[in-house]
Amino acid sequence: MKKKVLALALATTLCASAFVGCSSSSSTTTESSNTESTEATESTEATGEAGEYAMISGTTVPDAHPYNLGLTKMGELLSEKTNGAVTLDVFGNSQLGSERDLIEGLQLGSVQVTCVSTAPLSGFTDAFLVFDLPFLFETSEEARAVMDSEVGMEILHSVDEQGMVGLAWFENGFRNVTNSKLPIETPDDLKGIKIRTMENPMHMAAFQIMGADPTPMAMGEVFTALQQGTIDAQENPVPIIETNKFDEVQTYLSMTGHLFSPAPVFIGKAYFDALPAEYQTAVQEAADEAVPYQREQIDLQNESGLEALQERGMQVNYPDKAAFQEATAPIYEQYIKDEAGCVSPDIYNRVLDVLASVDGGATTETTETTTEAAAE
Ligand code: EAX
Repeated sequence: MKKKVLALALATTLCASAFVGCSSSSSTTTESSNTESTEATESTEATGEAGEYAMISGTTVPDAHPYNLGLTKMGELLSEKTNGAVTLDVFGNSQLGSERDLIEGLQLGSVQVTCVSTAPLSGFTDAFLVFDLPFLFETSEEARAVMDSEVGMEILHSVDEQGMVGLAWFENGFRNVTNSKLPIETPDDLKGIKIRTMENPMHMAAFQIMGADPTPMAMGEVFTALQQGTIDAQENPVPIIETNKFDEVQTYLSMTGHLFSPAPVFIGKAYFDALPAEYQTAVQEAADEAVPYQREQIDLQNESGLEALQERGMQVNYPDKAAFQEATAPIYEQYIKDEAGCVSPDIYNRVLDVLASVDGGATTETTETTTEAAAE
């Protein structure tokens, strides 16, 4: 059987810069892998042997989480479309590493597909940073409209130089704070709280502004760190909190909804480029067709997860978001700039245009007045 391990030809060392602060001069562009990927393209004919292209995908979330349900659905569709010639195995639970490892795995060819939050991409490219602005979205409908818009698709497809192809926008959802100390009702309640964040300078800055003590950490280490008390808190959408059973080590769930994490599905560029054209189409179609199902699973688990967490004893509170929005408003001033490590003002304005079209401008106004409100 001709099993093509084409992706391994892509052994380019990609130096992913670590945290790229807004004023940092470190380059956010990784070396392009395009040259190698062209060399790796040795065949474009589909022969249709079963399992000819056996792809693996990795995520950092438990098997029951919608990332894995969505990828599994994508795999089923892909097998159907290619009569089993292209398959996709799903490895959750950080089995193949952290989100940073997975992105690098795609670049190196050790993993073919992944679905990650956009936040850790900050170490590789600035294109996704707009999503790291706190309280950018009020509803899933708004977030989905932006992901599916022209600017959203441009962002998704902007990762050629990072050695990846953006296939589709799955989602992770609105993030909420859990902790073991007290219900978070106001930003002041976060003072001195040691909170795990994703590896993203804007997320860390937002929690710092509120007086918390943010620590970036890979997902696979969070449960143990909470259990051992190395950290007091973490923030994630309900489906992640529930499937990871964080209620076993956290008492309070405060529905802050401070950030929305979109979740791009990526495939390694060298691997994708080397697939026969008809299989490339099948991969793209399978990813697209899995999107509605994946987002529906997020909606379902947001509801069922919240119920389950409450039944298991977690104390849930709904703080007034306005105070958190005001407290984190300086992030907009600090990070929307034409500078490396910042949100491009052009991208930000295009996102605002989409939001205005979704809800007649309500959100745009809210977002734009955030800074004024904070100053009052
Ligand atoms: O992308 O690391 C995180 O908190 C993410 O929400 C999770 O791994 C899924």
